[in-house]
Amino acid sequence: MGGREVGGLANTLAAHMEYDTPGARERLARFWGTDRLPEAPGLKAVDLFEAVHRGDIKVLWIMGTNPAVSLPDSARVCEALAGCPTVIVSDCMANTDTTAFADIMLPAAGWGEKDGTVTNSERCISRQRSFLSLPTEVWPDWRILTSVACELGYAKAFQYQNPADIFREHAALSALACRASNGRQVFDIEALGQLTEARYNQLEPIQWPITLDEAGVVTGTPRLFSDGRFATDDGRARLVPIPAGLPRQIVTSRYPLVVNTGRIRDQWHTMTRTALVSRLLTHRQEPFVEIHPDDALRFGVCEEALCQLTGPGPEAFIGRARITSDQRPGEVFIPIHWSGRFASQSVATNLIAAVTDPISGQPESKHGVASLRRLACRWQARLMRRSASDELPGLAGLCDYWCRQPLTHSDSWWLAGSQTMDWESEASIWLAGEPQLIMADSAQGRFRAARVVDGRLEAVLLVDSDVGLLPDLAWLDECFAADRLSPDQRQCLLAGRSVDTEEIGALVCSCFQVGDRQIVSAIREGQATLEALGQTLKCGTNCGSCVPEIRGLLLDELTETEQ
Ligand SMILES: Nc1nc2c(c(=O)[nH]1)N[C@H]1C(S)=C(S)[C@@H](COP(=O)(O)OP(=O)(O)OC[C@H]3O[C@@H](n4cnc5c(=O)[nH]c(N)nc54)[C@H](O)[C@@H]3O)O[C@H]1N2
Ligand SMILES: Nc1nc2c(c(=O)[nH]1)N[C@H]1C(S)=C(S)[C@@H](COP(=O)(O)OP(=O)(O)OC[C@H]3O[C@@H](n4cnc5c(=O)[nH]c(N)nc54)[C@H](O)[C@@H]3O)O[C@H]1N2
Ligand SMILES: [Mo]
Repeated sequence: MGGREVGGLANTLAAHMEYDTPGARERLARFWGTDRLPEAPGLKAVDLFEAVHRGDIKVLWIMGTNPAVSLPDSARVCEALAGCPTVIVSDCMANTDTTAFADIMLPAAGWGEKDGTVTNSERCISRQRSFLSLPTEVWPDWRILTSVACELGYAKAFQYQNPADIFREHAALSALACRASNGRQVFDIEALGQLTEARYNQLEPIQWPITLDEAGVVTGTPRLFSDGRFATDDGRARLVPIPAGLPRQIVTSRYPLVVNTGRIRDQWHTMTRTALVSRLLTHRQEPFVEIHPDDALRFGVCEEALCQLTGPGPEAFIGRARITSDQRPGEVFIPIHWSGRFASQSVATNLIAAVTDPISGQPESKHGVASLRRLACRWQARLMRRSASDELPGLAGLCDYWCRQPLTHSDSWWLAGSQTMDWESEASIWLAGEPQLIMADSAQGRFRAARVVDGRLEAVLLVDSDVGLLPDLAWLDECFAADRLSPDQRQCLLAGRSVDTEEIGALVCSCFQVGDRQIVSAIREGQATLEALGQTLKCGTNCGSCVPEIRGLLLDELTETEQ
């Protein structure tokens, strides 16, 4: 929405005007008083990175996106970034897969630190007010852009002092576009073009198009086309017939599975911000592969096993198997969220080819092909350290798989490997110091070591052939909170089981931290409706995004009882 309205896409002009709208370019050039407006559309995202790869683009400024993870054929995007002479990245996070390629970093303000408006897809413009002060050296994006423009000699065109100045220009541009469109353009916020700073600050959410009456009252439009007229010359809708094309990549005996990609409830895109909220990583702790039971059987993969998807591209995807008949046979589903910051090899776009729609430029992001195999590992482990560093220095090479999970009191890694390890002699490397507590049971493939300094837990390593047997993660993290480990805690760390924690099971309700085991036992005790569960456990009563999962548990339990 924002991209189209402000002209933030290289292939459109501002305010919904297109390069092929007659007279639009000239009108815009006059409005801005420039003779340097590009003559033709610029490159769309996938083509842009191809041009960078070819060396046609020498300076690239990336703002508010993480293309190393989100664009198809991630390995090629990374190659392009590595080869580009000057990469500038403005982001609100210091360490992302894309900032890793930056020659110049411009620290940007994040959502709660800045001030402006946002527009939702139902055309609703809302004021967004900052509730955190700006950290030192951090600027909002508009100020970064403005000051770079001024340094480049365009100070006259970039005189904005605050977001309200920019908003008024944005409104004036919508008027320009409307007048040129003979009533076809619906995006019209001219009525907001004269807002004073004070009225801008008090702006209530409002949906465009917006009208202004004689008394100065502005009115939005909750519903479009209610007069039966569409935004075309004759008011009639245009249905555009399109020939549907098959996906470019098709399954073969070598790559027999279709790969579908998408989102999960508790993460946002490339996780740069949501992964830092430890509670949000309790719902799905690791990258995963959803597989139909028939396919699991066919490819020899069991529940919770680590498995690897390999496509025609150079990089694979590793995730933990989730076997479910919700998944269509012949197809697997993987999440788009994990990046190189959080897992060794779990970037979904590595399985996606850079094939795009000729008109929109939209890549075939929901369709890849791959083969599936169980990852052969000799050991699996969980490593937890108090340190705030997000690196696994020198150790990543010993693992076939790692996945990081920042927690409240520690950083936790899931690890797996196929090399034979001498845990007793190597524990100190993993723990970054000599362990004080050790338990080894090589017959069971089990090893435990903990480093304790002045009674306080600094690091713990738990190796097992079955990670399902490891103690509850929340319990382990709590051990790092204690100033002094209790005798019980010491004992249980070595035994590898938690004490006195109610096993809540897999987290269902993030708002109130309610797990599936708790919900199932409440159902069995007779709380057999969503409302009853909400009253006893509070689950599903805040944001509501776990309601479908609660319904699923109710359905499973109640149908089982009937049988
Ligand atoms: N295979 C596959 N690929 C997909 C998709 C899919 O379904 N499957 N979905 C596609 C879709 S729909 C989308 S929208 C994209 C999302 O892909 P991206 O937009 O690349 O993903 P984000 O993680 O949202 O990246 C936003 C970046 O901006 C930073 N950031 C956040 N706020 C600010 C700010 O105010 N200023 C600045 N300068 N930086 C900020 C964040 O830290 C982060 O690094 O992924 C696309 N890719
Ligand atoms: N929690 C969370 N919410 C988000 C986001 C997030 O990252 N996290 N991102 C936001 C953004 S930018 C976007 S664009 C939206 C995306 O929102 P959605 O598009 O709703 O989300 P996805 O999970 O990417 O994909 C939805 C479903 O499309 C199905 N699908 C894939 N291919 C096909 C097909 O060919 N036909 C049909 N019929 N279905 C298919 C997949 O199985 C998947 O279940 O979500 C927004 N909301
Ligand atoms: Mo999106």
